Amino acid sequence: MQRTLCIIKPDGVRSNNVGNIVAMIQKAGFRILGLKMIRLSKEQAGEFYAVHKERPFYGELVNFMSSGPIVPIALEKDNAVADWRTLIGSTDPAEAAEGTIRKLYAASKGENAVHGSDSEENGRLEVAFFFSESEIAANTL
Ligand code: 3AN
Repeated sequence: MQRTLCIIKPDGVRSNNVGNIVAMIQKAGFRILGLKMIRLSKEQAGEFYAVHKERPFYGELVNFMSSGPIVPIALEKDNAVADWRTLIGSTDPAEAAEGTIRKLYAASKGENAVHGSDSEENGRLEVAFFFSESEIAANTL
């Protein structure tokens, strides 16, 4: 079993698509290990996206990710990292495949509705950024 992190970004929350996105997650067979709604400070958003510090869009990304509530969701499934990235679609919604979350609900490369971890290691680290092991253990059926 692999873990990966979904974040419903501020645009996905603002457009009232939390329920639609959670429904797609569950229909695709992911198990939800943790789910919360929080608002990141600029410092916390900067820490989460530290790997992108040198990218030209870093400031914009940090501002956007701290602009409103987000919904981090810890997911588990066989092949969770790749399967979640397939379900969310390309970073640019204009290039995202039909039926993907970004095709359906994202507006642009920056405001693209959801986040997905890009490797198994980052999946574990990113889940741990938002959820303690005891929180996740308490959610185990
Ligand atoms: P993905 O989220 O598909 O893994 P990355 O890792 O290339 O994409 O980028 C991380 C995040 O940075 C994206 N989710 C997006 O919000 C933002 N981002 C990427 N490219 C751009 C861009 N050209 N302009 C603004 N924001 C961007």
